Amino acid sequence: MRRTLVVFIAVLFSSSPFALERKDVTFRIFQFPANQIPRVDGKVDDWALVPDSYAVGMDQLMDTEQGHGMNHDTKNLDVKVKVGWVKGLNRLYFLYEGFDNYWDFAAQGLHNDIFEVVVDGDLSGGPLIDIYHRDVWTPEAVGPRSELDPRVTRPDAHFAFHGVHAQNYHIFTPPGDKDWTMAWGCAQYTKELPYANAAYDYSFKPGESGKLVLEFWITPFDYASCDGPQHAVESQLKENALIGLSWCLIDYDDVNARGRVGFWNLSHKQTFFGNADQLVGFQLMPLEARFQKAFQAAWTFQVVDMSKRLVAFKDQSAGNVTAWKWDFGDGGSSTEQNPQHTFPRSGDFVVTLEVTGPQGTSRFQRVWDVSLR
Ligand SMILES: [Ca+2]
Ligand SMILES: [Ca+2]
Ligand SMILES: [Ca+2]
Repeated sequence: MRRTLVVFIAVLFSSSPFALERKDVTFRIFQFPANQIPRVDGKVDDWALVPDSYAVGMDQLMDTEQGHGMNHDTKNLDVKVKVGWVKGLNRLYFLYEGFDNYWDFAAQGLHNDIFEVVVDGDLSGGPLIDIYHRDVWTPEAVGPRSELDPRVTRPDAHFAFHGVHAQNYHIFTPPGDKDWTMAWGCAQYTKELPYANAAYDYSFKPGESGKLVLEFWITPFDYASCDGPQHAVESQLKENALIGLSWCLIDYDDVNARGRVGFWNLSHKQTFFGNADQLVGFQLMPLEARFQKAFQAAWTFQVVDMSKRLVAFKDQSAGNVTAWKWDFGDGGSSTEQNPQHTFPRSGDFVVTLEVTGPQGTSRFQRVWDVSLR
């Protein structure tokens, strides 16, 4: 029994976190400093600080549908994408800069040039659209439904499952008269503020060639409930963590033609749109060194036991620190890096950490943040 359990757990851990395509490559998500968050206005100036090494271009995309494979024709379609994030915000920022020989956005429905993005913020993996639910009942796949057959119906799968643990956005490039994206599933709030925002910049008309800028951010959800955002759980974006993310460029080049001419896919697996196992790994990068403060005191705290007024302090200073001096504001002090302190009475305390190192001295004070009752 115990052995079975161990094997089961081993299988669980060996399969789920590593279910990504293109294991040989990890793409990078640039961390913006908090004072340089991009403004979603379709202008690219606020992305100039993102090095080109973060950009994902056509050379990474494979046509998995129309037979072009890795044979790119940048005179037909040429798109570069950068992805960014800001520590403390559960948002993924995107800058799409594209050239198309024919921007196709006059038709109704899904006949439209599309930037299709799928995100799985917690690497839950697995199918994410109703028809790929492993127990979904469809007459084509399963045959007539009997009372003995407990399979879920497609509507059941839709409301329980479609886009819930990973999200798919068909973003129109450009949208013309449409909403900016089709958020596939029932959680329509995922494409509205405060969970998403988008802006475009272009001057071509339908059927013309030219350049398009699309700037947007989305919020990935571990659980994008159909019942509304009050039941939803955002993915917590953490520095250095890997997330599942991928996209494709769906290129239509003739409003009167039925088919599309390209399906340029970062995953290299055609069905990435419905299966989070087929996304690729993107890492939430730390701030680049040029944005980090060289030497700066910083700390956080946690009340361990309010009734005992016991508080744990955590040093988060940047730079080479050789000495710590805490003043707890109650007459007490410590020279430990991460002290715990029992306050003698209730009250609101002014706590200061002074750090010293080869680069000098730095202080950081919190006023009444440590509030004990
Ligand atoms: Ca901008
Ligand atoms: Ca094209
Ligand atoms: Ca096109």
